[in-house]
Amino acid sequence: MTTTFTSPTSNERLAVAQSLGLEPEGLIQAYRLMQTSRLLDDREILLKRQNKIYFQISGAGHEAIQVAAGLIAKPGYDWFYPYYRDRALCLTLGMTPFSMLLQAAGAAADPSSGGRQMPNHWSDPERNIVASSSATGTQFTQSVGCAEGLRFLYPTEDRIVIACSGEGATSEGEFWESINHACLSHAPVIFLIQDNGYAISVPVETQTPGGSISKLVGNFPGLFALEVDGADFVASYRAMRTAAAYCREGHGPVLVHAHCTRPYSHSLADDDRSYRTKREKEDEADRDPLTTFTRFLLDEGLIERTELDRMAREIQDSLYEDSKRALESAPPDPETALLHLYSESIEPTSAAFDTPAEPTGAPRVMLDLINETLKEEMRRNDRMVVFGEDVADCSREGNMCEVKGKGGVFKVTAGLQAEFGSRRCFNSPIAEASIVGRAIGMATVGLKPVVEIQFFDYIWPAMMQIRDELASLRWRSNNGFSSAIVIRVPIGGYFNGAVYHSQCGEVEFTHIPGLRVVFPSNAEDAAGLLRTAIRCDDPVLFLEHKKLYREMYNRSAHPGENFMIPFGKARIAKPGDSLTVITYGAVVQKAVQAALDVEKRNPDKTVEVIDLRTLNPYDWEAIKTSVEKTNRVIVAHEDTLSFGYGAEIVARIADELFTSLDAPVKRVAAMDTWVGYHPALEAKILPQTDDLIRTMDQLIAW
Ligand SMILES: Cc1ncc(C[n+]2csc(CCOP(=O)(O)OP(=O)(O)O)c2C)c(N)n1
Ligand SMILES: [Mg+2]
Repeated sequence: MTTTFTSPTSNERLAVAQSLGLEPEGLIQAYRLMQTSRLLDDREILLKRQNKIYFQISGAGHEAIQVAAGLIAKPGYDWFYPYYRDRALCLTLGMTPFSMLLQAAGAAADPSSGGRQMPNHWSDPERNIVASSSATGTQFTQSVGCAEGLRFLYPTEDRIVIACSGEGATSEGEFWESINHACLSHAPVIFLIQDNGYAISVPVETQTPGGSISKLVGNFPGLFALEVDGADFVASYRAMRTAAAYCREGHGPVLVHAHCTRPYSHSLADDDRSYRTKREKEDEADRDPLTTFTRFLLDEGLIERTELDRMAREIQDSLYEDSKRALESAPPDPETALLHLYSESIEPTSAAFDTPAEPTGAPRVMLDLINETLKEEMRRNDRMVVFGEDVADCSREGNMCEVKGKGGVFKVTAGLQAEFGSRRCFNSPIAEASIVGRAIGMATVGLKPVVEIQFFDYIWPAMMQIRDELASLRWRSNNGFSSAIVIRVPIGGYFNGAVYHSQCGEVEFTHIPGLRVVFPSNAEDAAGLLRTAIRCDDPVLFLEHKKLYREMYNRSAHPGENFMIPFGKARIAKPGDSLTVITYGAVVQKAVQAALDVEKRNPDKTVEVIDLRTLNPYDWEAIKTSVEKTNRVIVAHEDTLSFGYGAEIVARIADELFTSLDAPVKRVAAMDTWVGYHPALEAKILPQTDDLIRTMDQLIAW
């Protein structure tokens, strides 16, 4: 059930404040923060109208609940996932108006992003304010992971996480995934929903069934839901204090539904007169948190009007000086556009990741060596956790003594839970966005999550987290935050898995700046590249071809516990002089077979096959060296042909190696359709050895 915190009457308010430990100075300090936030919005609005800044969005109407939230929290101890309206929260946590004006100006010295993000995308590593993106609702899953990470790292401490959003963002699926998981894991998160009645122009009754998010979640097992007038500071403080105490005591998540107002339009790009009546705005103005708090302080004789006026003038003067300085501050250097896309301290392409194999034992299949590498890295790093759908041996631990254990639908994670316990290897609900989102949050506080998406075909719910959150985090926070997680994903066809168990699509990810993409073709490479992925400091998408898991031809002896292969270093799968095939994954072996066939029929010709191993970064030097030698080239992949990975490589060859070419550059890839179930269909759709032979013959004859 939802607990409604009724606001104190004007007669009771002072007594309630005192009972909460809010002395007059504390109340006046809260007022000052609220007023600073409002006046800062007003100053920015002026600057935007003067075209001195490029964007403005205000926190007006939300100040009371935000200051209350900031006052009950411990900056630098608790963690915060604010959203764009949280100006007053961030001021209360200690960010300065000057830093916010630097953001508005887009200055190089903007501590949140160095001029990379729009204003109000708060980020402050010192105060644990995690850089926010612009996507509504993506912070929820990360906040749950952050809370899980804090509990993992500091089990005896009472740290909490506060995640904020508007009421509109609660319609996002990720909100529900987050509530679901926070309840399952009893995560110490306060979901602070600031309900101003609108999501841009869409009113709450069009957004939320029944018009109240707290009513909707009231029966979630394990969730404490509170409803409060978020425009009333004293009521808000009482609600936030209760919420924080509940969370700190370890009872689990809380949702605070705070009713705010929105006196200004959504942003300066919006004009609310096109969808709100004058009357509605006038009625709402009576509840404005600054108006009502001013009245309270005056009525109770806690401050004189002249003193309030003096305070406002003082804040105005200081903001004027701050804005002048911010506008004079240097802009970002355009030459820094690529800085902080990846870690600058750990370079996975470097020689440090080039360690020799020390093979021991009998040859083992790729699946076994991936499993072994995961175990070795978990032994080495006690902050490494593995989770995903079905990855644990057995969620019901009591059954473990009687059953063999699942350990993944392909068994790649078999035995991890048995060896490292349920704290370090555990199942997740079927919720891909939250698998990646939670991993991002865990990594932000220092864990090393290596998660599994069960099939590549089902990675798409996580795409928002991967593209808009994970890959951009370091860049957009100007190196303030990063999340070096590994996402392992079984991928690919050639086993009658049809359209939903066969897809490739790696090119959708190689197109994402900030993300490393790896695609091994054999057991030894899989071990060496996975270790590099885990030990490097960038987010990595690690693609494991399902058909290659148990093949015999690509087996290898265990290459040693420190064996690593650097990213961006291709392998010559077969040397040759007459023609180059650039490929990766399951097509490597097909290309080698095709090459042998062609060579048998053309004794004076030899074909070189390059296995790229990593797709971003990729080994341009290896491609260049080979093409300059052979002057003929095919790019081959299992993913579909058009707009594909091959198109990029071919374009670069045409651009930079044009004078080395003696024949057109060719591509061999899947047809531009879905993978069919029947073997005849699948064989036609996916690239086969015969397709490669045919194209090689063409090029050799050119
Ligand atoms: C995923 C996503 N969809 C759409 C948008 C565009 N957008 C930005 S703010 C907003 C409304 C959010 O409303 P609400 O959650 O109620 O917060 P409020 O702005 O009212 O505080 C929308 C639709 C976005 N930023 N992200
Ligand atoms: Mg709203």
